[in-house]
This record gives sequence, C-alpha cells and structure tokens, in this order.
Amino acid sequence: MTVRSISLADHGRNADELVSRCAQDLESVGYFYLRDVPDGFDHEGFIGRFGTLTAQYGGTRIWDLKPEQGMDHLYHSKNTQALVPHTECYEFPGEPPRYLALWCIQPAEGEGGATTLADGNELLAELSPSEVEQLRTRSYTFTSSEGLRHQGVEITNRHPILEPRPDGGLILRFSYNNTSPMTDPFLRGFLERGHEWFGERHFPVTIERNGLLLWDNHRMVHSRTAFSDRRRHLRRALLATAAGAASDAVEAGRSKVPT
Ligand SMILES: O=C(O)CCC(=O)C(=O)O
Ligand SMILES: [Fe+2]
Repeated sequence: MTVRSISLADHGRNADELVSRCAQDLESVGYFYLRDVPDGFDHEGFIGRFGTLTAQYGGTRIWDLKPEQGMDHLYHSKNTQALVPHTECYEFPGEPPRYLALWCIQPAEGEGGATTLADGNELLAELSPSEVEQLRTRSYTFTSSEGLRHQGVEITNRHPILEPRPDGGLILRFSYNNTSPMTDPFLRGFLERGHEWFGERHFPVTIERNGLLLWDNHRMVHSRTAFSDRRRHLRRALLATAAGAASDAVEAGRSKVPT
C-alpha cells in the first residue's frame, strides 16, 4: 500500500480549504500526510485546528523524537531502534488522545527511519463477532514502556482493548509489548495476530523535512523502522478532542520526571 499525501503547494492558498482537505483524508483513511511544507510553517498552529494540544509525559506539549545518549539498550522512542506496533498512550487512565501528529525537523539519511502505519479497522474487520465481544468486555493491564519507566514515568491502568466512545466511535488500544497478563491465551493470541497483521498491512511514511503526518490514534496502529543516522529529528504532539483524561495522566507522570 502506498501512502496518500497532500501537497501544500497545491492546496495551501486557503487555510480553511487545506484544513478541510486534510480532514477528509483523516476521516476516510485515518491519517493525512502534508508534503511540500515551506520553512517557517506554523505546525503547532495548524494541528491546533484538529484538537487541543495536550501535555505529554513529563508535561511537555511538544515531544522531541531524537535519539538520546544512553537509551539504545531500552525500548524507547528516543533511540535508533525499531519499535513494535502500538497505539499511543494506551496506559493513560481515560481516553487516549484522539490524534497524534509528527513533523520532521531532520530526516534520517540512509536506510530506515520510516514511521509505519496500518488501519486498525482492517484488523477489526477480520475478527469474529465473539472475538470483538471479548475485546470489549475483557480488561487488561497496560503499562508505560520500558524507556519511560527508566525516566521515572510509570503509569498503569486497566482497560478493554476495544472501547466505545460516547460519539459512537471506537477506541482501539494496542501494545504488543506492554499489555498483561501474557499468561492469558486470548490476549497472547490477539497480540500475535495483530503483530502479524501489522507486518503484512503496514505502509511506511518517511516524513520529509517540514512534512506533517497526523493520524487518528483511536484507529491507526503505528510503529517505526530502525535507523542509523542519529541526527533524525521529529517532533510529536498529541491532540485531544474531549476534555480531561489525557492531561490528568500527564499530571500523574509529571511529578516523577527528573527535570
Ligand atoms: O519515530 C517514529 O517515527 C515514531 C515513534 C513513535 O512511536 C511515536 O512518536 O509515538
Ligand atoms: Fe508511538
């Protein structure tokens, strides 16, 4: 599958039109990818049209995704290693933020460093009604990833993998490596299946400099490929469309993060 994209050069003359063009892709395919973005573009202002920027782990609203010293042995977004399929903030106490935005300051040179995405609706469509029912009724424990725990952020909450939203939509929470108990055969089976599905159905997006990728975090599963260029630098923002839950979780994590 190839990535769909919108060129700002073609659609950038009118900001409202651009937002509605992006919103169309977001609704139909679960993401939009904006290319040909000039230097000086106000990424924060633009993504603010889709939701409210929420504080992330440690309180920051914009998270720098850049390899850090001493992180390479951990499972963490701030290193050069591949990640496994996940949705973001599955361990937050309430609804995870609805949208996740990444924009690129400096792409990785050479192999790797693609952000990978797959549409969770495809996975759900493959499941039997009884499997869907189990995903909605069984609760599992979701915990912050190893790298965050290393930084003093440890959030744990129990949730079903599939949860209805008040507006009639669904929230998919997926973490291949931070859901428990792994002794549960249903959970193991589902995670293995999801991992395999992601391997077959994901598409890579190598975000170009200034490019902006924004997706529905209640629907899309994401990951990334390993890379070697330590200058790779993306910025990440989380957007909430309903008040409350996301920022509460961050408050819980904030006090533990060394500044
Ligand atoms: O580095 C990337 O491309 C994505 C990392 C990631 O999973 C995230 O920012 O949530
Ligand atoms: Fe992520």
